[in-house]
Amino acid sequence: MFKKILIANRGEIALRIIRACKEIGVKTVAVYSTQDATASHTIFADESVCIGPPESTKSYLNKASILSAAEITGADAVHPGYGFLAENAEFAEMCDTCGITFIGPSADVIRKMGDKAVAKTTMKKAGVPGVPGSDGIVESEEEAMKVAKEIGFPVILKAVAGGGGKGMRIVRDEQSLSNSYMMASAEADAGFGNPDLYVEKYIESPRHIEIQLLGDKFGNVVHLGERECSIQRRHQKLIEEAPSPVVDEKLRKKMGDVAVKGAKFVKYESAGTIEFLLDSSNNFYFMEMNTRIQVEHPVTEMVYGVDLIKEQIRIAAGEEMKIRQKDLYPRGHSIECRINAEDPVNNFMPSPGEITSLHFAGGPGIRIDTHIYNSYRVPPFYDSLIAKLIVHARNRSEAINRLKRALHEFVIEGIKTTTPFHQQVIQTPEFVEGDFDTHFLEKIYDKIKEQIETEESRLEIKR
Ligand code: MV4
Repeated sequence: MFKKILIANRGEIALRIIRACKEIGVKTVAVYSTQDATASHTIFADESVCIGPPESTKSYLNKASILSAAEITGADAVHPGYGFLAENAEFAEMCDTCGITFIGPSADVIRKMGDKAVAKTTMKKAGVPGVPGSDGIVESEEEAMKVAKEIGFPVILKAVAGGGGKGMRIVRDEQSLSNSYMMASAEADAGFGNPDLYVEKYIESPRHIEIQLLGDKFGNVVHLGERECSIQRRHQKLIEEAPSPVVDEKLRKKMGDVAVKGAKFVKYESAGTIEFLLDSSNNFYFMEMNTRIQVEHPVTEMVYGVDLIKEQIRIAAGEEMKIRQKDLYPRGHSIECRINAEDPVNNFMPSPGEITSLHFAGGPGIRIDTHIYNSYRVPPFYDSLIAKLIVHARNRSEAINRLKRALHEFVIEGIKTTTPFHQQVIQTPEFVEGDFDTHFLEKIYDKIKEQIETEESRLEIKR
């Protein structure tokens, strides 16, 4: 096992990793920007090293500073968390060169899965179904048109270097393809320095379902079922749950087995996720593979009783996985709400500032993963996620009741948060019925906004 792990991240995930390390007897090193000198991860790690000024590009993305901190403190491994350098193949390679273990899959796999067209082609070879479309990238607008006519409109143009929605265009007819092609390509070039596109049939109202995987250095790969991630807005997930209300045991096994086959094909080692689109006839299609631990990993931990971070660390240390597929089955239901420092009635505008009053939810079945504390100042420089409220209960309906109760107890004052938004969303008939797709939030946004405003003025009068 490692003696000391450097956590190349901040916020709740840095704290989550520190907690896992403490419980397995591994020393921890935090790195922090000057902005984060009094942040939770800086305080709770055994040692902390300042790596630069507030801007991420100069601190949490500064590969040389982070590796110097690892060298100086004698860390034998680096955990990247999510975001920042978590899916940076070059950083994984630099760690290898320095003789420091990167806690994640190999640089080769990160690179392969980072190119969305290569990832799709690779998965197709492994027997993981993708959406019908071009075979890899299209070289020209003419080629895109040829593919579109073959598969039929609507189609979607996607950047190979993309992911998370950037450089994507839906094309509904022949006439608009030319313009969309140029827009998507230009956006991809500006955003990722790579204009290459590929074409797929557009799936109208899909659900986003992802399969959690664990693979070790001995070729063992298991899946830990699915997460339902369709409650998202502009590619930012807001609510995730496990299991999905529409996935039964049979479909779970089918998707899980396919995902395991894909992971084995690329010799995947570490925690990882395969994202699928699920259409209304329960056909599923490969979208992307995420080669990192994800924000929403706790819902899987709650229903499978597995500590994914500890497993990830043990795997990276070269231990053989003890978990067997036959022992993995979901127990109860878990839902996570992302509490962001954002104003939900003002287009989710970031709302940094000081937390002037704080009260956490508690009681049975509640987990809160957060780095915030009373009088903590949420900085404007980073992601706006400040807490994850995760509930676990015997079934979905009890989980929703518990979530409603916990959201009411969880008080954060001084800044705007997404809490009131969650209160409203989880009470909609569609959410309660489990009847939603990836377009659900945009459809109900205006109504939810009104309801939040009404509720706020009602509370104002009561005071
Ligand atoms: C799609 C799609 C429909 N058809 N591909 C969005 C980000 C990237 N992960 C893939 N995305 C989509 N790809 C085809 N062929 C719809 C989306 C999509 C989406 C996917 C998952 C979660 C939310 C989404 C919101 C809008 C569009």
